[in-house]
This record gives sequence, C-alpha cells and structure tokens, in this order.
Amino acid sequence: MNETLTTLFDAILSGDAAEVQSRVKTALDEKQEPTVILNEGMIAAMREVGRRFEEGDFFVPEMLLSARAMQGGMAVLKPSLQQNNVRAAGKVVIGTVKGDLHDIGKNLVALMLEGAGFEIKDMGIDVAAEDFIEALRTEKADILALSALLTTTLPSMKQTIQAVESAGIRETVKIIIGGAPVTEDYARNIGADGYSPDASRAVGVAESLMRR
Ligand code: B1M
Repeated sequence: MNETLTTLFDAILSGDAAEVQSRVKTALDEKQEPTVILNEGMIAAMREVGRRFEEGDFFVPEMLLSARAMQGGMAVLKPSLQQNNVRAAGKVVIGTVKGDLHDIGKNLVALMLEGAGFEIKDMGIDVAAEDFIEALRTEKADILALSALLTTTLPSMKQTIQAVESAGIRETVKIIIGGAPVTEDYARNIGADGYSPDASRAVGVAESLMRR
C-alpha cells in the first residue's frame, strides 16, 4: 500500500474524519483508482476495526467514529465511483433489515447500483418488512435489495421475504440479499433471487435479474 493509502487506513482507524476526507482527495489527485482507494484504503480499514473489536481493543464508540470517518470519505469518493450512466436500468428499493443499524455496505451497494443507472429508493436502516412492502407498492420497484451485518438479524431477511410473499407481490419483484454473514446457500434457502458478496458484483446480479 502506498503512503497516501496507509495514512487513509490509519485515519479511519483513529476515526479522524477530516484527515480521511483530505487523504481521499490526495489519492484522487494522485490519480489512484477509486476502487483501489475504496478497497485497500477504506474497506480494509473497516475490516481491521472489526478485528480490533473482536479482540477487545476497540469498543462501540471507536467503531462508530471509524464508521463516521468512513462515511465522510465515501462522500468525497462518490462522484469518482459513479459512472455517468444515463439509462434507467430499473428501480431498486434498498435498506438494512429490521434490528440492524449497519449502513456502510448498504450505502455502497446503493451507490454502485445508482452509478450503473438504477433508480434508488433508500429506506435506511432498521427497516420493518411492512415499510419495505409499502415502498415496493408505491415505487413499483423491480428489485428489493436487503442488507444485514449481524447474524442475529439474518432472520429479519427471511421474515421480510415471507412478508412480501404474504402481501401477494412476490411475483412482481426480484430480491437480492447481501452483507457479511450472508451466504449464497442462505440466500437460496430463504427464497431470495440473488446474492452478492460485495457492492460491485451486486450490479451484475441486479442487471442479470432485470434481463430475466
Ligand atoms: Co458492528 N458489528 N455492531 N457496528 N460492526 C460488526 C458487523 C461485527 C462483525 C464486528 C465484530 O464483532 N467483528 C459484529 C457482528 C458479529 C455478528 O453478528 N456475526 C458487530 C456487532 C456485534 C455490533 C453490535 C452488536 C455491537 C454492540 O453493540 N455490542 C452493534 C449492533 C447494532 C445494531 O445493528 N443493532 C454494532 C454497532 C456498530 C456501529 C453502529 C458502532 C457501527 C455501524 C455504523 C454504520 O454502519 N453506520 C459498526 C461497525 C462500523 C462495524 C464493523 C466494524 C464495520 C462494518 C462496515 O461498515 N464494514 C463490523 C466489522 C466488519 O465488518 N468487519 C461490525 C465495511 C463495509 C463496506 O462492509 O458492511 O460488510 P459491509 O458491506 C460489504 C459486504 O458485506 C457487501 O458489500 C459491501 C462491500 O462491497 N454487502 C452487500 C453489504 N450489504 C449488501 C447487500 C447486497 C449485496 C452486498 O445486496 C442487497
């Protein structure tokens, strides 16, 4: 990792939002690839935050500061990550499921889909199944995209899909799920149409579901 990305990585770990924004700008000025800045400088740092939390070296306040610093950096990086793709690829309702407050990965997925020409209705975090259903109806969405970061909120994904079925609108929408504890097997087992391990591959999954 070069010096700018190392400083960026360290700034996320120390939760220094101003330094993160400044380092992202420097990396862009140095013509570093936006996806390299994101993956090697930023997502890698969040992985290290998680590792330190597991080891008991970091606690929730530190995680929160790092998350805020990461979000600040993403705001600077966003225009460079998005391609100018004008075609309307489809409409997506996206959110983090009930009980789960993690939104960095979900925001990245929304960003990538938007960059690929999808129209996005972002429902935020801790979204109840009935709110997803209302949005699917009012937005006439093609895709429902669900994110979860906790093993304890995986069941909320299943409940959301079941609620979409009970509401009688399952045939009108494709469902994609993802997030650290989600696997392809889990997606299949709960009746999702697609799974992606990361934000960039979520675009390909969404596009292939739109073609079906
Ligand atoms: Co939390 N947290 N957290 N946390 N947190 C994790 C997830 C954890 C793995 C940390 C750890 O122990 N190592 C652990 C979960 C363990 C488990 O369930 N297996 C954990 C825990 C335990 C908790 C609390 C319970 C802690 C507590 O209170 N004691 C609590 C729960 C709160 C709640 O949700 N109810 C909690 C709280 C928080 C903060 C609020 C402090 C903060 C979140 C702030 C925010 O999001 N705005 C936070 C953070 C920052 C993390 C870690 C450190 C980083 C998450 C992150 O943003 N990663 C995380 C550790 C880790 O992930 N290693 C951790 C970067 C992001 C880009 O990756 O979100 O995985 P990710 O997204 C990826 C893919 O997963 C995928 O694409 C993205 C990359 O391209 N993806 C999708 C995500 N959604 C997708 C949807 C798709 C497709 C792909 O299709 C629709």
